Amino acid sequence: MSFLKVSRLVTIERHIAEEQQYHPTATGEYSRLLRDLTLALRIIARDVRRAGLNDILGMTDSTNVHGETVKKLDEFANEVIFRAMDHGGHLCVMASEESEGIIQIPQEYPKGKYVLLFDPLDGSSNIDVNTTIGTIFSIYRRLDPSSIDDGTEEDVLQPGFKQVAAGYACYGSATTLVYTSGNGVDVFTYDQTIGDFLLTHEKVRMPHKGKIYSVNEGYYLRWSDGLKRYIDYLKENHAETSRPYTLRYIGTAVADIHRTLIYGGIFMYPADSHNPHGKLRLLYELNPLAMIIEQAGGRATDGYNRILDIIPTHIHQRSPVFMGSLGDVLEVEYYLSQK
Ligand code: P6P
Repeated sequence: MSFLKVSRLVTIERHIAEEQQYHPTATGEYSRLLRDLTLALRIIARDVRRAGLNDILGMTDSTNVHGETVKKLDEFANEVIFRAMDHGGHLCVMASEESEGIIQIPQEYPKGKYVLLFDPLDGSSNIDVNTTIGTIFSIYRRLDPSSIDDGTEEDVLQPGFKQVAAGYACYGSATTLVYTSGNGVDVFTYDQTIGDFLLTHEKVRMPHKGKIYSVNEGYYLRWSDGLKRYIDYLKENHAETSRPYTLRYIGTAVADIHRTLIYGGIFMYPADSHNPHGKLRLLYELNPLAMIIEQAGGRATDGYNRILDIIPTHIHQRSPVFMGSLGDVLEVEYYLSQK
């Protein structure tokens, strides 16, 4: 992993203000949007840290659009983000993993020129066992920047290459916020003694190839022959190409991607005979994570096509994904292309 040594004490708000120079069209509206979003992330981080103590573990009696039982912390995180973001006047519409359709801004509040998509709590199946979980977010400009009306589904269904910014919060041993607005990837670590995120890794760059692969091998028998051959190749003894690779799989995409960003290697959630489109969602999981990985010099595809080029047709559509170090993703694509 390489990143510029950070010698300056920089909060995320100061950093965003400095970055504004790269976005001549950005107004203070964008900075205020991110200020409100980081407030939501700090509140979620607080309650994740106390999850076992404030009766927030366990299930609600509701299920989400995917038929998954919603855990209390999912619902809480979804509500926190909505309430932090609905009244600032920066957004015209939102969409969330936990909400079936688009989320309109309440009529009493002004509509802004941005769109926010989010997975409020990725990895929720890990909540009850104190394992790293995260929040993922993606920001677009609305299609008609002059409009002051409600945003539409078309504003939400934009391809990932049009994202203005993207990032994730990772609630692990520390709370880190990884963010890009198209000018490289910066990592901020939350200092609860001052209640702010401080810049700790600047302009993170991934190694061309890593030594770690991350996939749920429990599904091996369901995979294509090409993918099976790739996984078998990674396990062979060949020191010159760092094989056998190490397997690491946390089961929270944010955590597995964060390790891949910092150490290199490859994360995969492939299609299989039971899930022809894989499991992870394009709009509010893969697009923001793919922007981060590409901005750090990596690559993110569905095995054949760039994730950020996929034209969405449905808010909750899924896609297979292979993302990480450029050399590793190119290598799996070669195996997938061999019949
Ligand atoms: P599996 C968590 O539930 C999640 O949506 C992602 O964060 C994670 O990468 C994936 O599902 C894990 O899925 O099928 O390996 O348990």
